Amino acid sequence: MKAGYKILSPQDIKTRGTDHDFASDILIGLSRDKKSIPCRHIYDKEGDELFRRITELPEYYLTRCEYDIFQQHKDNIVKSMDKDRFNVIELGAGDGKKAKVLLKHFLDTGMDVTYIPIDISEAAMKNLINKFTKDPIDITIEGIVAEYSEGLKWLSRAEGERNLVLFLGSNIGNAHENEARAFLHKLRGVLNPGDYLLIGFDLKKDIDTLNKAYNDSENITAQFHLNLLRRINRELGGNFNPDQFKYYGRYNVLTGAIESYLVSLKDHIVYINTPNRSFSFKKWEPIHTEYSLKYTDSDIKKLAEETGFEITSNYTDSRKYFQDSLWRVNNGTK
Ligand code: AVJ
Repeated sequence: MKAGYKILSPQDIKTRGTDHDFASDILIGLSRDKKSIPCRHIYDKEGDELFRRITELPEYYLTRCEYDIFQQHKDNIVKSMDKDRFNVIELGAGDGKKAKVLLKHFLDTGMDVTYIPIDISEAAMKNLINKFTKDPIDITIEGIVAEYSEGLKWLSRAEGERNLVLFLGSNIGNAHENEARAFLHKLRGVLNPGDYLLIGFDLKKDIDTLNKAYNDSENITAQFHLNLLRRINRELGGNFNPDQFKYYGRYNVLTGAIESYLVSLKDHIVYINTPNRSFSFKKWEPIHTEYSLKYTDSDIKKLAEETGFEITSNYTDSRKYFQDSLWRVNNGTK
């Protein structure tokens, strides 16, 4: 196994703008009339660890369901693709544990793969490489620390190659319908005919089950969101007191998403060193922190159609809680 990763820094990618930078996102988000912080900023070292703990919670079924789907259907997934040599590019790889189930199986069936995990968190990438080094498999790993959109730039260089993109864990759910469409359309544009996308969706289901998954009895989900404030304190010199905010996450039947907030429990002012600004919070004022959209089978079909993919097959767990959908890039024009 050959394993390493590189960080795509602003020097590597000229078009990387300041709009995706932590400090400026915080300044913009907290200056808004309706305060909000992009959820990708939850994932620093502490946030990664809190998310890992979420995936082990009894209420948070998503990760386990997808893991089961892969165990159950890995052979069908391989059989659905015309086998070849593949770059397996994973967007938001985390610790790569779920992908490993598939990667191992790809190897067992004689496929030759290079694994290209892409994750915004360097801590997560180090952890991933570490895990694969401890239990090595016969693949080359070329990790990239970057956001999804930058990951796409890597793909656009891979012309003439066969690619399988993994976009797992309902990460697509963080995007609003329009954003998801735009992103997948863009992804479609950098892929080659015959390439595949395996994408995981959390399905619409009993509302109590959904709400429980985001309101666990150990309050880890609350800590996961509050990590945003702690991260601002750590990295930007903020003086947030997390105890002055309450996590609130509920399913909205109108949008079909779990919508999450940190709600201020009193009138107070918070100072942040970078950008040397104070922000006032009214009692009961929310900061929007995450949007987690749930899908139906027909939503998924529509999304594939609208973005220029053809659904090869769908895989779901016994309770129909989660669905992994294998999409293929047609030979037709882009
Ligand atoms: C990793 C974005 C899919 O939306 O369910 C877990 C993150 N948020 N608990 C999700 C999360 C609260 C998760 N995703």
